[in-house]
Amino acid sequence: MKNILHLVHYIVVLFVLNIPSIENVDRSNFKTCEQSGFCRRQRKYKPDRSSYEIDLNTIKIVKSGHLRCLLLDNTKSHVKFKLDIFTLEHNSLRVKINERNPIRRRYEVKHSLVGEPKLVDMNITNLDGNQIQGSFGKAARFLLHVKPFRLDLFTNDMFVMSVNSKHLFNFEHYRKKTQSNKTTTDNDSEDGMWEETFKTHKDSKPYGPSSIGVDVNFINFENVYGIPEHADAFSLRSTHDGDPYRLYNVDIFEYDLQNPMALYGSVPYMLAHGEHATVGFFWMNAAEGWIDVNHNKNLFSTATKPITDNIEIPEVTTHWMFESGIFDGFFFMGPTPRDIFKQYTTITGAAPLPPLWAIAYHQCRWNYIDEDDVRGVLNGFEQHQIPLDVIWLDIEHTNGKRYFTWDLKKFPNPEKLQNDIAFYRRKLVTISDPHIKKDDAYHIYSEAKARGYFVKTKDGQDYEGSCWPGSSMWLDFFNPDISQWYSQRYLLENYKGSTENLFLWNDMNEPSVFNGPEITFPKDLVHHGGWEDREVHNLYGMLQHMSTFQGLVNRSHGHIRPFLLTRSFFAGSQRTAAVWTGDNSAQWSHLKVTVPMLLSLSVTGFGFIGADVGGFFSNPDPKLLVRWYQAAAYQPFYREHAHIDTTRREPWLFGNDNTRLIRQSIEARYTYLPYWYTLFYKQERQGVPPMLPLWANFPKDKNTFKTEDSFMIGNGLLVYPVADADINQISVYFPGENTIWYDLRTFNPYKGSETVLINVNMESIPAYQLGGVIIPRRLRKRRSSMIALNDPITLIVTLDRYLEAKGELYMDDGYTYDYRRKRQLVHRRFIFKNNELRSKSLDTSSKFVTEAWIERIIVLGYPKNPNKVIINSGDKHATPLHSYQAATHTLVIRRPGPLVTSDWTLTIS
Ligand code: NBV
Repeated sequence: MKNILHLVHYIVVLFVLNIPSIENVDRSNFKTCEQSGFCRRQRKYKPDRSSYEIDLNTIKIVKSGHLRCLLLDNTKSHVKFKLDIFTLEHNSLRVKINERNPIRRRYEVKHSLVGEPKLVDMNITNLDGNQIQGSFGKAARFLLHVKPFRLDLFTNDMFVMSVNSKHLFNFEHYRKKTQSNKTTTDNDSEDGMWEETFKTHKDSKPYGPSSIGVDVNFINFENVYGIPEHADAFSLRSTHDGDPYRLYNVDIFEYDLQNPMALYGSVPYMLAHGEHATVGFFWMNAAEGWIDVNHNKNLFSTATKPITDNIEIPEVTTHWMFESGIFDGFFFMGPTPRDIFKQYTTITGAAPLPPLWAIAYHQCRWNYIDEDDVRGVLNGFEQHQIPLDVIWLDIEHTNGKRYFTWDLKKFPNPEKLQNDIAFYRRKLVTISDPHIKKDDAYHIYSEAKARGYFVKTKDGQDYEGSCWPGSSMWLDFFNPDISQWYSQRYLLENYKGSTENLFLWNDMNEPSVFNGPEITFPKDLVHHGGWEDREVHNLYGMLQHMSTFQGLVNRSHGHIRPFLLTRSFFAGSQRTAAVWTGDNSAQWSHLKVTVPMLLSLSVTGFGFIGADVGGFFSNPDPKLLVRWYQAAAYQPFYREHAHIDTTRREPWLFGNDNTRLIRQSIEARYTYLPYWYTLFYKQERQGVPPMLPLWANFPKDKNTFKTEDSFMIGNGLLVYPVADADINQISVYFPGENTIWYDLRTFNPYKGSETVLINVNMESIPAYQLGGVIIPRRLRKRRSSMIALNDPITLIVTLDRYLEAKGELYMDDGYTYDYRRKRQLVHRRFIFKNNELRSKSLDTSSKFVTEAWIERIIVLGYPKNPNKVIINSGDKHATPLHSYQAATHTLVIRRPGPLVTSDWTLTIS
């Protein structure tokens, strides 16, 4: 009955607000490139030769690592641009181009940067009057062509990237509106420059055109990746027969797949990978963007490499178009995948280690209706013996969508509820959206209103739009005082009914505005500092969640690690929030697309990512649900979530068999938590995301460059989710030459570089461990991750063809910052070599004390039954029991016994 009431309420909301039906995406709500003035203009711009030139006389070295010169547009000789080149640590280069004397200041993004990028020396040589060469870093080099302007980039003497070699650099300088350019239709070149209407919305464009376009080309590459968020292929497709990929944070109802349409978040960062190198280009710009991709073959000449033998070289040409801002491009020279991860996260920051419980299993629904419902769900997990760490409350838990409040009829005692949830060290997450209900009696609204904290219209009024609560306003997070005030709303004394056991979810933060153009802010809204939304749009969601994060850190005086999920994001969001792929659908195709979508996020710095298990919209059939649970057990953020209209979908509602299969998937996830946690720690330290494309581990294996039906977790696990109904075989490609892969259920080994047909039934989650790797697991069954914190560890050792393997284990208290502040951590390295397995510390200053011990060691690929196994730890020696299975070459050593914190050696003879 309650569900029906909710449904009715929802339909009424949709009707009253006149927002599109949830069942089909209304594409007409969103612009195509043709309908976006600047995209149309930039896409049309195709001169034979670029009119931009460097003024050689102006070149100067401002300081070591920083070259500056003027760039002239010789068709409009009065316009001059500043061009700055910075050589940065870790083989990276930054190039900024801005108007020299703009009549209006241009917006420069700062929030993506984790700090001021560090300069390194550049060695400049003037080659021949038309080219300046600069070398920097580890065998990296740039070549600046003077006439016309063009920039070529080399790594290890390989020509890898080129800017403006297709002559598409086109900087629309700010200009005064004159009589001749007032009209929008009479002059092609001024088409859409001063005003634009989309559906019923008029964009006033008070400052006229300001867009920038440029081509960035990846030479000798066939595949490029990144620029999330799109529900599309991992290796980006050519866009010549449709729209470019769009970057504009919007809320799309039931998004379509295989589509370059914009979604909730934007990361203007693209990588190219080939056998010889991995490189990247990040354009730090928060305005609306469009990117064309084309796969070509070309003949190349550069000063150092003339065209040789007329060989055609593959090239991916990309055309980037942003509505405003400056050109602020970072070029990452690789040359390896791991170098690229390091380089990008040196600039934008690495995702931090989440609390342990946050990488375990989450149960969510729009909505768990009241306290009894929540308790009932928790009981269900007990009764069916399914582990669980987090339960979530969506918007209906609030008093009329007034965030930071509770519907006290349904949740009369939220603190008690949280304390009860904490019994098994579980957590509660509540939602907090950025729209603020216009209601004088609502404390957040009245205080923000009185302080003038809302985003303004172009005429200086508080902007009002509609969202879930009806008439709403939006906080102007661009003002640091407002962000700080907002962050304080999360303090325990301000967020009544919250406890330290409650964590957060920021949704609708693109922001979603039901009656706004493209369901978001009008572009001519004005933020703090006088910036139009047009200039900063894609930052809004990030500013909200950064401020939420700060609130959570301050709530515990910097002691407890926050957890926070955001729907909208930008480059740098990874520093403070986990991201999910929003409102997907209960369809097999949506299960499949999770892999390319999550990989695109992974390679652009987002490690803590997931998709709604089961699909948000509509009801999955039980097979799909089970398969989704199985796939997501091996994806970083693991949460079931469903739309309010769907039937209930807790794991035990689909019959005993399906309950068992779902339980097995969640249990499998829990067994791997020590491995996941170690990988998340490595991500914080080295920028390597836990979920990886196959090529990140096998960069020379060409067969993996387009792979998007499988992925790896760390360097050790290969996962092939079953994402089709009714199949009993899947085709698995095992990457790498001379590798061995072990099926962990059958212990069967498979050879690398081969494709094998594998039989599957509903029990199967095809996952393989690479020979040469040691993976720590926890095999004891528990109710939550946090109560398993001191449980013993099993090491799975899979040997390579040299009978060697290595791995790592990271552990700490699972929830505080003591691992950073007090070195309360354990970080071990395990090495198997010459019939010996050793454990030694990777961090000698580590201080964490734990009772966790090594309970079992399973060695796969061990050639013979040993006579004896001895373990030495300090001055203790023991001979643990072992057993050997000749058929599968499996050696199991039982209860070897050392604490994970101690040094030990196991000798097999
Ligand atoms: O808050 C309600 C939902 C939420 O459950 C979902 O996860 C978000 O992506 N929210 C969107 C708003 C309504 C979507 C139809």
